[in-house]
Amino acid sequence: MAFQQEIETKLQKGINVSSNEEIYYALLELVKEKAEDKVSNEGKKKLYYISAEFLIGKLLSNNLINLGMYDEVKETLAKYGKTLAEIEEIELEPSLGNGGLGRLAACFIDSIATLGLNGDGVGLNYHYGLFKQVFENNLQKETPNPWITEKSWLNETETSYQVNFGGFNVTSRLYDIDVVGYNNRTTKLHLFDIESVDESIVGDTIDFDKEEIEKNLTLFLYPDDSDDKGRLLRVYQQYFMVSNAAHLILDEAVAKGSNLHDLAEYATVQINDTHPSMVIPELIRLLQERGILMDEAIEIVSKVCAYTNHTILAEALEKWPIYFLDKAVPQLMPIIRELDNRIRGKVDDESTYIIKDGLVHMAHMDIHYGYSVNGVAYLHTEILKDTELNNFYKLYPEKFNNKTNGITFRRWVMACNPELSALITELIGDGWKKDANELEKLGNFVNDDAVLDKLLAVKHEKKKQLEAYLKEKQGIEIDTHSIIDIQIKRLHEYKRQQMNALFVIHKYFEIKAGKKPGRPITVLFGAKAAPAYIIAKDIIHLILCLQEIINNDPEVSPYLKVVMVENYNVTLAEKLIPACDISEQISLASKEASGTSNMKFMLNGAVTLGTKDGANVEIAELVGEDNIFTFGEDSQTVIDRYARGDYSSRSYYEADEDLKKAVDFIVSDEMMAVGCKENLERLYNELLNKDWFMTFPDFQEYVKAKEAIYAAFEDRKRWAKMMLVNISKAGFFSSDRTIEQYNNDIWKLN
Ligand code: 26Q
Repeated sequence: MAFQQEIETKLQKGINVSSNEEIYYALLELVKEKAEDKVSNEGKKKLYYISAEFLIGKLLSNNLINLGMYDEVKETLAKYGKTLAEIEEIELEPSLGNGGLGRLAACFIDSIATLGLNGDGVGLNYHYGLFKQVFENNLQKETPNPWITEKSWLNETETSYQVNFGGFNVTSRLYDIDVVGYNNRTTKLHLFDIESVDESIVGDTIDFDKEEIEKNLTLFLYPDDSDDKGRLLRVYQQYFMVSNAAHLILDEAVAKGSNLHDLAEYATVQINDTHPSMVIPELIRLLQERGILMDEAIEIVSKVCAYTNHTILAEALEKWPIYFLDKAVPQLMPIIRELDNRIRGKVDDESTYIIKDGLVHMAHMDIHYGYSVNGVAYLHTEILKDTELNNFYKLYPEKFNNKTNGITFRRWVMACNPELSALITELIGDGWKKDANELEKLGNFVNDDAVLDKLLAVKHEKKKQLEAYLKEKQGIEIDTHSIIDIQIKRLHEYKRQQMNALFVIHKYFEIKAGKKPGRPITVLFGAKAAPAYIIAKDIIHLILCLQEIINNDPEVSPYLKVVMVENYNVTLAEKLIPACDISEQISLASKEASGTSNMKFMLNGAVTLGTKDGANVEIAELVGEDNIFTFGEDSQTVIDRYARGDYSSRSYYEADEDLKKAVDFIVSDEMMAVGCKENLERLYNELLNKDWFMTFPDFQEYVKAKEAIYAAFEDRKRWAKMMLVNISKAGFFSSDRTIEQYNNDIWKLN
């Protein structure tokens, strides 16, 4: 049936007399039916990608593309003066993730479905997800972020389990989201919820009773963990997630004919960071319950579980106090002790033990009892092997492998940048949509002026769309003729948004002193800070204060604008990335495991300004030094300095006049007039006395690199060539490639 007829049957009236909301819900139903009709991936062995986060973003456009209906829907709507964009406005974005790790999981299930692999995602159905960010008095405030409407992408299933905690138990309910691949096959995102969840315990804020586990378990992602109650709730969530996953894994294997002794032929589990690590003892426990002895249960599970590390930051490597686990999941502690004892019996190196000083080291359990350990970019994996996990690498060199991250091109160019996609297809045909390496063919056009002009025209068009969007949604004005310089990512000191802010202050002084840039610059930020991360929130305060001062200064604002978008999320990323000229990837070398927005920006023709960190290193290798701007100390220098422990930020501050002026401005009268003394002084003192992420040593080089990239922008032809080279080399970063590597080297699905 033609689409128009199908949708009007659902609507029971014409599109012309239907509201956007009616059309959205009719489309939702139609797409869900079509997804259900598709062949789901099958095979003997199944992958379970367990993750506390799946940052899936809105699903309508993506599903329409993957079902091959996008153009027809768009054209049909256009006949009635409607756009898909306005229909999509009705859809709420599920915020089931924080950032990179969650978005990666979402890209991966898209690629798993597209490649026809037998693999599902398993996670939690957080009703409010991550908080919604609002700005008040130049400060971040957190409010609940509901996304589940009466009709949604969730399908309630029959699957339900009892999950026992110390002293009480809960009943789970599984909800599925069909993930449609770009080849008309589907896979599932399994999201577990509790039957007894109670949304009414949440008011206008993200505060709630953290002890009412039976009501709150699936309300929020990573609730504030500044106190023990919040941290304990996180343990309950993690166990709930993996206990359900483990039941599902065993039930599905048995249904397919497994006798459980051969479980590894039926199931493989990817542990996405340490959040799902308790799946190891839980699977052992359930195998024992089903009659398998401890020795064999451990052996089986060690052939099933594989671990991905996403960070080397010490604070993110989870270590849970034994008394937490004794309280929340007492049934697991004897198993974890047994796992630890076995290591103590055969390994001398105490640093690798699972239980130390009353803490359970989750990553240690994963590495000893998993069959694969992978990092997420070449440099990151090398650092794991040489430094962070060196003691484990010496024990198990064969377990370590690298899987450089990737992104799905369906969402990150076809859906968010149809104009660029059409240009690419016009030039090289549409084979690139299935085989991203075909983008290399664009290299034939680097000297074709007409093509370069078209590329610049697409970028300008995307800037105009962004301008309209930001004006309408956030009342923000941007200049489409300015250089758009963007840093969007979680707020963390290691990502060094503060360095970018210091540059902004430096530029502000230059303009005030009469040194005006030839072309206006827009420095745009988007970032949420964890509610309990005080300094991160102070950095947001700094940026918001700068925005107020600079944008209201008639001497400066024609040349420099600071924009901090509110509630940065996937939907905003889809608008910002295609419009970007300069991609800021300025983490302290060694600290950003990979980064994935760097890949999205490159694919959309932005040029990277970055440190030699994470996947930036691989981007630089692919595009060549002429097509990227790198600066700053390398990872080894940074690692060595940490080891020496002799860093003093004050010495850099005293030696560098520009830096000193910029830092002092944080506590100037102008800033105090728009900001809060307490926050600004705290940030100033932190930078001057600690600067734990070493912003100051890289500051001068950063300023130079910024000036160089702004100057390069003026040679429009050279710039357009850089854009084209970046796009042509982005193929490597398709998550289809990443997933093929996971499958060939780790999962080996048949
Ligand atoms: C751990 C313990 C207690 C509380 C919270 C956490 C926690 C929560 C979230 C630890 C880590 C995360 C998220 C990490 C993350 O997003 N890492 C990013 O992963 C991306 C995908 O591999 C990489 O590209 C990024 O470089 C990395 O920062």
